[in-house]
Amino acid sequence: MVRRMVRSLALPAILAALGELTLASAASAQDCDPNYSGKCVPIASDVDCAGGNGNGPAYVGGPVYVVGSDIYELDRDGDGVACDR
Ligand SMILES: [Ca+2]
Ligand SMILES: [Ca+2]
Repeated sequence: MVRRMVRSLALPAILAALGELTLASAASAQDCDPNYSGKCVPIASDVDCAGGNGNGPAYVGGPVYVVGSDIYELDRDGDGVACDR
């Protein structure tokens, strides 16, 4: 009985913690460029693909999907998938 009560108290606490994590990531998602999906492409003066020859100042690891305008020219071959090579 006691053990069941502890479990029933702990689960909402865990769910609440998860909810806060989800809210936190949703809030930081506002800092992601809406032209891309799949990964959070930061909003910066320029973004380059991680591991590439780009000079930054921001980087993102692919693959990233272009859903708007490829403003950072991450999808050089224009197939809609950025940082795919
Ligand atoms: Ca650059
Ligand atoms: Ca591509």
